[in-house]
Amino acid sequence: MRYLRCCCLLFCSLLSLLKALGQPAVSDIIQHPLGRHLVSLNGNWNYIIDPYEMGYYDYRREPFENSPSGRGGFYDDRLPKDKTELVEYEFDHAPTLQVPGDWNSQAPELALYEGNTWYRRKFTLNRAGDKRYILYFGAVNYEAHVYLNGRKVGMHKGGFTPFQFDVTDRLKDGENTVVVKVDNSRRQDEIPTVNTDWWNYGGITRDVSLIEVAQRYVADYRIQLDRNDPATIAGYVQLGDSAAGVQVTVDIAEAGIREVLETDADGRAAFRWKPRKLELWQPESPKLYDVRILTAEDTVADRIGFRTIETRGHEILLNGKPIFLRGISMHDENPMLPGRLRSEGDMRMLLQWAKDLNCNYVRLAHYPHNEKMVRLADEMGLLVWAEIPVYWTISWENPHTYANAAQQLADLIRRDKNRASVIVWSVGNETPLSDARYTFMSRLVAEARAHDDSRLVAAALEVHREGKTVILNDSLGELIDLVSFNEYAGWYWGGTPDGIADYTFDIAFDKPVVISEFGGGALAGFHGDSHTRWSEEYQESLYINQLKMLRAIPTLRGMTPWVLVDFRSPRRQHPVYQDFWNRKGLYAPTGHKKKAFFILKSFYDEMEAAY
Ligand code: GCB
Repeated sequence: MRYLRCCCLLFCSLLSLLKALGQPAVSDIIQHPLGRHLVSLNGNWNYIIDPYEMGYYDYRREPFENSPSGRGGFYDDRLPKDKTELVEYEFDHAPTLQVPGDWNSQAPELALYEGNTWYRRKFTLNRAGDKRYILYFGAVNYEAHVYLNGRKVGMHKGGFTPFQFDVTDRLKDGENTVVVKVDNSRRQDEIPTVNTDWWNYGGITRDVSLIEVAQRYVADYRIQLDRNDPATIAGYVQLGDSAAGVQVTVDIAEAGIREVLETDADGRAAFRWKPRKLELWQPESPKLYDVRILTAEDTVADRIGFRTIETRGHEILLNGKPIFLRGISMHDENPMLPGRLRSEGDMRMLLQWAKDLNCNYVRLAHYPHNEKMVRLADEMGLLVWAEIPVYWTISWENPHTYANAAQQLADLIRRDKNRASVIVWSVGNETPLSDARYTFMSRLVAEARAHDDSRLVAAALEVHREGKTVILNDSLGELIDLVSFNEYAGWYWGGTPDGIADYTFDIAFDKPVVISEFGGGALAGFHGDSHTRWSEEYQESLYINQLKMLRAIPTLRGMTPWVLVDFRSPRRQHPVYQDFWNRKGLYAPTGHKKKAFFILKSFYDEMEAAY
């Protein structure tokens, strides 16, 4: 009880802090935006590269927004009123970028660009009488200032989570203009911080929509099995306002459920039902039920799967049965562009590559991937580890940095809480031990549990070595559900792969071990013996010997080796073997399977038979 109260207090103080910071509150994100009536604002947006931010600041570096008129910035989208007037920018003849999409993959001069860019799109709207309009962004990396018809509607920080603004009072009948100032500069106090091992793709990377809803609409819902009583479907429907006594119907026809509820004084209707029979979701048969939520004014249709996930001792139980997580880590990148995944086809391709490896599990590293990706995982039968970009050495002592991390975690959980595929919330990756880091990370663990107590909470930890013993004793391990760590025996340490098999592990926790990373680089098509760095044979030997070493861990219950496919990273400089690519993929960017792919696949075939 005390723990619960603490979590609530933490959550409330966080909300007020975020409001003070001007970020949208957690409750602002609509559930299932793609299932709504919407005007897509995807497509071509005009853009202006503005490294000096002259569209935002005057020559004394004062924001135009602070001037008495608030005018003067590029968000005015101004044209000279006659031939005498000086205006030093113009969107109409500016080039265009595809949205959704990062800018780096769309113009050579933007490939390595980190800074400020302006986007503009016009659209025509025939306003329907009594509707509300929500301007919804799937993700913008990293800081977005959004203007509608010349006026600011708000800003958002965080490159991988959705945000929205209610623009009902700002829209015109007829032509409207949205301008977005996007800045992907890396900064020490942000999440992630300056140092990562992936490409800092900037821009409006995910869908933009204008969502039309009824005045009284279904803003959010959670429909999942009850953790403590798995024969029961429990949850709530939340309206966009706090109207009491509104009738809400939840219909899951195939499960024989059609219940009429009534909202309470917060506009929320909670429920618990015991369906007579329910087919549970699992990777081998990813059953999804059609779910409809209806009010007099609004209808939302979703597809939801039901399953349980828990740990007992060192077992992971999916629907009460032990499971081995046959996983692989992956980035949100289409290696063929290369750039962020844009279409559902791109996403399906990568998840199919994981299935071809006989995976039942993917680690969507190191930040929230697209909501469509998670929905595809639901459909294709892949379990998911979802993560926020608390990565390496961030500013542990800065309260704003913490608030930002907690907001990203809350938004991720709010967005994906109905996805059966998601079984793990990860609060970070390879964070170095210190008291400040422990405080930060343990608070995030408590936040994750306070938002959602029905999934596992984890983090990818670090190990250290004494002689041939690999030690994991990070006390964060006490608070989380899985023992997950990254270890690079045979690549960053331990000599050549054939010498690593006799390393042993000393793990301080009796919990399921799910190795979050191991691996090594190979340039596809480059061959040598098993001691030749970058050769496919070296990587193959590394997988053979890693698996020998890891099999000896009696509590091993899964893994997500690093990584599905080579990915772009500015840290990877070798001109012959890397050329800005991290080569630890089991697939080359072309889709070619490297030799190590077959080693892992046959291990997974064996694990599938054993479980
Ligand atoms: C890690 C990181 C991952 C890197 C990988 C590597 O431990 O978690 O983001 O890309 O190592 O390749 O070094």
